Amino acid sequence: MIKKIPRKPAVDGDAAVKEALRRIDQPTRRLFLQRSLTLGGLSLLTGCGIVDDESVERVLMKVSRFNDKVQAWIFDPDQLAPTYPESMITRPFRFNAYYGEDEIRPVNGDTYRLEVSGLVADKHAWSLAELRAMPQTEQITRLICVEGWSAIGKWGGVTFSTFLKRIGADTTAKYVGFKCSDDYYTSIDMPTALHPQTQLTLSFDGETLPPRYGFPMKLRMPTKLGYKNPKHIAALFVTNDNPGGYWEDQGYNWFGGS
Ligand SMILES: Nc1nc2c(c(=O)[nH]1)N[C@H]1C(S)=C(S)[C@@H](COP(=O)(O)O)O[C@H]1N2
Ligand SMILES: [Mo]
Repeated sequence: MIKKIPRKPAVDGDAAVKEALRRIDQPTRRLFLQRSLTLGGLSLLTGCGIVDDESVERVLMKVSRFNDKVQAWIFDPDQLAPTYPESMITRPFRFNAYYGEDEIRPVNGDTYRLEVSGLVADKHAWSLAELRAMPQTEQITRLICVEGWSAIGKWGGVTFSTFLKRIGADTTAKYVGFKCSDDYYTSIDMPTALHPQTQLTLSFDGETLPPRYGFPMKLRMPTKLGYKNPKHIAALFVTNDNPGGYWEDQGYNWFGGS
């Protein structure tokens, strides 16, 4: 008679996460409890498949270790994130999106208009030429992806607080939301929107922002994790209702930084 080998029971997701969290350091535990992360969310967050209790813990440890490094690189809303010399720029710079590089959707820069809505005085849509005519700044900062990698790049564009003032945004509102032409979306808190290093980005490494890094325009924030930095922005709006985000709505921490 063939003996049936009992299969390992499927891991009880939420119980396994709770149990593993008990053995993890306090800041990481807090990070997860804030958003009551599920097992599915954890797999998404780390890009790791989770098959048993042991791997839940392993994945959490990985996040925890990365978290320590991240804390040192960024995250004080009242302070500037570190900047780096040209010699430290990561080349080639890493591409990331919820799809592959061969699926980047082209955007026509000539007909492009940035839509602006919500709690703002001036709702006219902006052409690239108009955005380029505003005062430009540059930053060499580190982009940190929650999947466990980081890269240093140089971005140029308009300081976002300058832009918000220009459109007469209600800066007492709570959020700024972003809709992207690839259907990605995210949102940030107003203090981050007004942070001096938050940039409406038009260039990368001294060149027009290439399609893979978000042509025609992205928002660059060294105080936030990669997924809070929307590429291919088509529309932005100022609001008091939390607009959520593509990854945030699947379990990523909404704050995603300092
Ligand atoms: N529109 C759009 N923006 C996006 C994403 C995306 O899939 N679509 N991915 C985010 C994630 S998870 C990361 S890490 C960064 C990667 O930016 P990069 O390609 O310039 O490295 O873009 C963020 N912004
Ligand atoms: Mo990311």
